[in-house]
Amino acid sequence: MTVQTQEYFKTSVQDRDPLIAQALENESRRQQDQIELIASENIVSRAVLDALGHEMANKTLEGYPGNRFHGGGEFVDVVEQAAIDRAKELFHCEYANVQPHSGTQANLAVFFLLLKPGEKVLSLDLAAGGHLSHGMKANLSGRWFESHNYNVNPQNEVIDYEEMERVAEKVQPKLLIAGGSAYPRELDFERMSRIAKKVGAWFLVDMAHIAGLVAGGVHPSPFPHADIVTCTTTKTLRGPRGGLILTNNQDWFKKLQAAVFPGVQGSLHTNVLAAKAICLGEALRDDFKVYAAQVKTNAKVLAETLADRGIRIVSGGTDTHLVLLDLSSRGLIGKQAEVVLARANITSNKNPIPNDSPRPPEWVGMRLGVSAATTRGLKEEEFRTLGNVIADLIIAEAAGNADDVIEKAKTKVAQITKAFPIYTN
Ligand code: DSN
Repeated sequence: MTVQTQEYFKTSVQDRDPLIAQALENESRRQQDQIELIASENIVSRAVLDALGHEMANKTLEGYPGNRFHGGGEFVDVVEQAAIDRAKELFHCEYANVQPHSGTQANLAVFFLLLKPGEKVLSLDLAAGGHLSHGMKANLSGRWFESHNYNVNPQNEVIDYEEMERVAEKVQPKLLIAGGSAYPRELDFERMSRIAKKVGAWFLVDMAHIAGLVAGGVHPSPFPHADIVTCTTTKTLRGPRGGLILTNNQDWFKKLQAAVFPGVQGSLHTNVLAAKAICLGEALRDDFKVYAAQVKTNAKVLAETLADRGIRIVSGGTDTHLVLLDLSSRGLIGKQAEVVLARANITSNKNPIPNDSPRPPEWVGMRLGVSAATTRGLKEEEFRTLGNVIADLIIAEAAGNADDVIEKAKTKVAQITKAFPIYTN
């Protein structure tokens, strides 16, 4: 027979779908030209990107390595087993489930494993840096379970562990959760574990934001204190969009498999599993430790530069990759700052700060994260420059004369992005 390769397998996205091709091209340009300071983002390696675009994406599989519901899974088995082994080695634990499609899915599987509808969960207040999937009313976790919060101390804006203990004793939760999306300080896992034990609760650490810092040895590990740990592979871990679940509790190994599939998910995102395995392998390398340390240093430099320019930093600083600004200190709300930074090609997001308004349009906070820009290669000097550019923009916006500083800010950002390009051949 003659070879008949269909056009379908050869036509590029440019020829197949110009609308989408243009959007993809624009997104590449946007990422190249903008400084990314959204704390949940990062820039994956070429190797991770290649895996995400691989035809392994075509493969449908359910189940676990060696025990699948469909044939033809032998190479995905290699990939999934590598991801499991690397996750266990990286985070020093006995069990890893690498299938969750996201951090929220990983948390949902843990809820499915440990709780019955109506049981009580105690987690960090959303405005203090908590996460939607830890019991917020708009999320299934808050509709189907009884949600309670602990908070930060209103004076120093650091988690108030004494208050947490009092609330835990009163509420008697079944699950105590550490972690969130916008808490800039180190977490005391040992202390939280003691509180959980005292009230008979399981202790879940959602280390989505700080997983890369834990992997790189610049934030304490949740193990051996946590009963169970979830995270994304996306953020400081510098991998694809997806989640992990980790534990040392042998009684849960099998149950966790069932909690993920068929508990809360169906078939695998097979290409993402390959990308997860790669990012976990990258995080095991010595150069990842250097990266994680630089992330922490860069965040400190950014926080200090902004504080020196009179912008209040929530909790007075940072121990992680993120810096939370209180823009009410300059008479602005978060959205105004987000917009003026975007005009100068700096991407960020408005965020609530402790005791902020429940209405997003009124939030006075802004969350900045340094992981992505650190991946580009920016160090202390560039973050000092960037901090001053951000301060110039915020101060000018507050004074009503942002137009006067935009061009200069854009020029400085362009100098940095040109000096630290991404995905060049
Ligand atoms: N939880 C959201 C964030 O932190 O931005 C998405 O990961």
